[in-house]
Amino acid sequence: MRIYLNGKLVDKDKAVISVFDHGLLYGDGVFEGIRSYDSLIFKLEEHIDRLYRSAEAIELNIPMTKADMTKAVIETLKSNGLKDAYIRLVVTRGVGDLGLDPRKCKVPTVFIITDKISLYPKEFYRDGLAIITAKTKRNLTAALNPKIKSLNYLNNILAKIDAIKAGTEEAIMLTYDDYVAECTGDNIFMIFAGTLITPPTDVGALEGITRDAVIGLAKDAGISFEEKMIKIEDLYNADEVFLTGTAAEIIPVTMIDKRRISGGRPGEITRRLMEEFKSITKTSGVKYEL
Ligand code: PXG
Repeated sequence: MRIYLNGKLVDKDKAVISVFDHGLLYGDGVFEGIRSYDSLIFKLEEHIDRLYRSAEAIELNIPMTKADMTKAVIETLKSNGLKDAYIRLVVTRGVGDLGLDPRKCKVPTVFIITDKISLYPKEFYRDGLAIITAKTKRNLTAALNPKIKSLNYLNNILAKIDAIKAGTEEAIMLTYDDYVAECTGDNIFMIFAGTLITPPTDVGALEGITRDAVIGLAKDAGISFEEKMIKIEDLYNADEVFLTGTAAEIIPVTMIDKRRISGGRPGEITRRLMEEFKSITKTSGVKYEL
């Protein structure tokens, strides 16, 4: 496996970074998770734009242009011969000293890993997922805004541990005042009386690329859509609930906190959106030749 590291493609064993890198010492950095489907990189431009927005939000200057970053992603995919891939882009503050002063880090570290994608079990899509409400609350937007896809993912990891302890794969994260924000690695949607509803990202959620794509699909299909603050009880009473994310795509949720949602079966609108989503992953994206 070849890894892009600071301008070079190097062998996996040679892809090492310093223990003084602030990405490691402080989680000071940003990342992206992208997918390619049969040599088409899904929403590449949107992911690159979000990476640069995240970097800007932490005042990290990425030392290459978006065009060069795009080229680097494609080169890495090609050198690994991957048609269907998971792409992880990481930019850290770089090597500094043991203090947290980012001014000591002169050169950001950039690396790109492309690997085979490990898919969720088919049953999740067929039967739906059981999830819980995390005990861990969402970070305050004024403290560390969850819109920033930073390397500091401990808030999400603590909620993921809540999920694992409850025997589930995902957990809903609530804001300090108990509004639904999102899950640990996925955005959340519900259908109520035919309307598709998701919380505004301003409550403390990532501006998911899959989220945006699904909103677009719903609009095209004439499904009414609303961004609205919701509480956990609204999800319990929803007709359908699903999660969206690059790895998950669209996953139906059929149980929340041991309560059955949509009769314990994936709902009709969810299934329709899942099909529409599959079709756009096959027909849109940035093409590359191996
Ligand atoms: N919320 C959070 C907190 C995320 O980390 C999403 C929502 C969905 O965003 P996108 O843009 O992917 O629709 C994410 C993204 C993984 C993995 O390996 C997780 C994500 C993306 C790719 C891989 O668990 N989360």
